[in-house]
Amino acid sequence: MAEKTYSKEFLLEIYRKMVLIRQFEERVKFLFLEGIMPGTIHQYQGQEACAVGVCAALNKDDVITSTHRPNGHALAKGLTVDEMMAELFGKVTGCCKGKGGAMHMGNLDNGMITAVAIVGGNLPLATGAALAFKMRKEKRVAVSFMGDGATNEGSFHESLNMAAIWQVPVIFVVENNLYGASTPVSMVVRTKTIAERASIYKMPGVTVDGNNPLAVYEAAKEAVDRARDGQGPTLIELMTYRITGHSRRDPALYQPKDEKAQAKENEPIKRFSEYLTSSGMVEDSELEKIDQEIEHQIERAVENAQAAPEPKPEDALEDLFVEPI
Ligand SMILES: Cc1ncc(C[n+]2csc(CCOP(=O)(O)OP(=O)(O)O)c2C)c(N)n1
Ligand SMILES: [Mg+2]
Repeated sequence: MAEKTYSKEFLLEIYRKMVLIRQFEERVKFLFLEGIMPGTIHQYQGQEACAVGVCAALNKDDVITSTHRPNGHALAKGLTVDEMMAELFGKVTGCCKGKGGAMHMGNLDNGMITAVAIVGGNLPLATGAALAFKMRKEKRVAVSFMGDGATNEGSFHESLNMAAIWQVPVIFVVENNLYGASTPVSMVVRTKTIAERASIYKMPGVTVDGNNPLAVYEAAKEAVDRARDGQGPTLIELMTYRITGHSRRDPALYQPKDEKAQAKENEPIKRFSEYLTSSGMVEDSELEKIDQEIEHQIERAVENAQAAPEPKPEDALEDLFVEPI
């Protein structure tokens, strides 16, 4: 899996973050299906290597923007399990004080602009943040995460064009999970890859194995280094797979059985743990210990979130404006 040498600490942190996302999402799924958690859900199981690999290449003061499927990005960027679980329960201890909910996860203190549920709506925000960084001569970068479906929106093309003209430090990360809701990407994209679309805007476009966190990290690092160095935007297409339904109770019957079976074999956490243990770098027991610590951390967060108070109606009139990022 890896050609370069990474420290054990780095590799275990990648593993820990991917498992944190998986366990968080699995717990949320059951809380939701049991009718304990309000709202709606769009889950990230299967795509963990994308968020974790990209965010491993970022600094705390770099910013990310996300979509209707934001939990993986938020955890990878450093938001806490506690503030996120509380947000999903609509409680004042949540990262948006319970006023954002499932599709507006974010916290500027950790460099995450609140997520936008309008498909393609977050690209202009990332491009604008990157323009601000450039104008203020700050060595920060902005990342816009999106799905394959978002690349057919007008805002995708406008944002890439402007980012290219202005040469701003933004990275467009497309998580190609082969579907936009139930629509296969092959039905709505004529080119062989989505990365090809970058060439028309004269920016680099690469397609990478999005289920290999180290390959994702390498591609992101290269793009981040270029952006920080004033060399402008990059488009990174990450090939991955959503191993859960699109939202809520979607059984994803449109995903063919053999495709699902193959995706199960190729899922990032299974692959990465096999890589870590088979290379002799890590013992099974070390990974199990991490898994258990995360389980406890999530259970505590659920208890804390349930015990926390709800916002008051008059709180709706607060937090309408923020200081510039
Ligand atoms: C502009 C707009 N159109 C439609 C929707 C409804 N919708 C929410 S998610 C989604 C599919 C998005 O697919 P993709 O961009 O590939 O992201 P994925 O769900 O696969 O992560 C759609 C159509 C929306 N939120 N915004
Ligand atoms: Mg998709």
